[in-house]
Amino acid sequence: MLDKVVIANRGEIALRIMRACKELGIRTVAVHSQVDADLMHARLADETVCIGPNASKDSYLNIPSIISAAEVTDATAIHPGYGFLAENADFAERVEKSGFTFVGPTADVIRLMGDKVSAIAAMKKAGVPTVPGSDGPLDEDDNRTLTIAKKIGYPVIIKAAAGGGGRGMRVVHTEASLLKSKHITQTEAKGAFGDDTVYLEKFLENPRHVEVQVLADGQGNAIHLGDRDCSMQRRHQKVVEEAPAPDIDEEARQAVFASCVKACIDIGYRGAGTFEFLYEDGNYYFIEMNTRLQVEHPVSEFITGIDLVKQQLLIAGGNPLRIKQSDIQFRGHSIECRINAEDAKTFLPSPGKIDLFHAPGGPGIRVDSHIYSGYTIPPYYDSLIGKLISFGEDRPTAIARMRNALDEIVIEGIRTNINLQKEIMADTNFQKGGFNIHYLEKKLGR
Ligand code: MV4
Repeated sequence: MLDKVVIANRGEIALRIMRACKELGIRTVAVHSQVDADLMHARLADETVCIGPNASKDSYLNIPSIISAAEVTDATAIHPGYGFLAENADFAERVEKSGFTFVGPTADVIRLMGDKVSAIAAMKKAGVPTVPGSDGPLDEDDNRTLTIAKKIGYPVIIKAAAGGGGRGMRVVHTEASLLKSKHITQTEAKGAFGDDTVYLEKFLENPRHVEVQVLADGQGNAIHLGDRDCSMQRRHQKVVEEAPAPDIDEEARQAVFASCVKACIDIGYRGAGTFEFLYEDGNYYFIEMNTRLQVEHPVSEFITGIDLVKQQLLIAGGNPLRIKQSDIQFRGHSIECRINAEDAKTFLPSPGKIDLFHAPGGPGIRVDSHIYSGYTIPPYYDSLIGKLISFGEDRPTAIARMRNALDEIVIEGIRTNINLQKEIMADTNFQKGGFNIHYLEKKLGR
């Protein structure tokens, strides 16, 4: 088993990882920027190391500093959490080359999935359903590009191979604007990612975002932990997630689950991972794979009873996956509301001192947050300050419990999106379920 883990992250996820380590008897090292010395998990860690100034690039993105922290504390492993360096293949490689265990997949697999063109090719080969598209990068031959788009039919979308998560993409509605869009996307991709490779897909107009959680040990064993619906989003920031995804064609769902598990085996996947799909008219279309633990992992934990972070640590320790697919029983429904420190109108971050925090509770309520009364949210990082997760035997119960929790929670001193979450939980279309990725932006009037 892993002996001592450096938690290369901050905030609620650092605390979540710390709790799992402590449960497993693993010693912990909290690394933090100067301003983050008073983070909740740093108080609970066996050791703390300040890794640099407040700007992320000088601390949580500073690879030599994090590896040095592992060296000086005699740690054996590094957990990257989400964001920051979690999907940085060079980081994973340098962690392993320095003699530490990276809690995640191999650098090669992170690289394969980081390039969306190679990710899609690998998935297609494994039998995962993909979006009709260019099946590879667009080359300099503009006539070929025009032919591909004509065959697929407009609208199409041009995406940067090095993009993902909504970065570096452009929708094209007519043949007249295709080549201009291709060249602009190439130029932007070169500037943003240093790689001008782009590819083309059929643009799906009103899809849902449905993703599949997997666990694999890199030793030939893989399972899925069902799906999540993350369609309630604004500007590519998820606001509410739930598991299972409501109103999915059960035959298509089981087929896609099986294809994800097969893909994990085929690519030698290790650790926790997520297959992202667009779901429209009963069909799944793979778009990206996330090679990390995700913010919304708790909803999958609630409906399966599996602790995903403990499984990540066990797998990283070299243990074969003990859970078989037949051991997983899906039960009930779970919803997560992200709590952000932000202005209700502008959505701009609202850092500052939390004068009072009171956590909600009761049956089927989980609070993943590092905040406490008197804590000051620094302005340097993202505005997620916690997550409220509810569980119930059915979706209406999960919603009712979430509404109670949103009524109970008290956060004074800063602005938050709690009122927005109350409105979403009270929304009749949310209550029906099955809304698409455009729903929230339309509701907010964009
Ligand atoms: C798409 C799409 C429609 N058709 N691809 C945005 C984020 C990135 N992960 C992929 N994205 C999309 N890809 C095709 N072929 C629409 C989106 C998209 C989206 C996807 C998931 C969640 C929210 C979204 C918001 C806008 C666009």
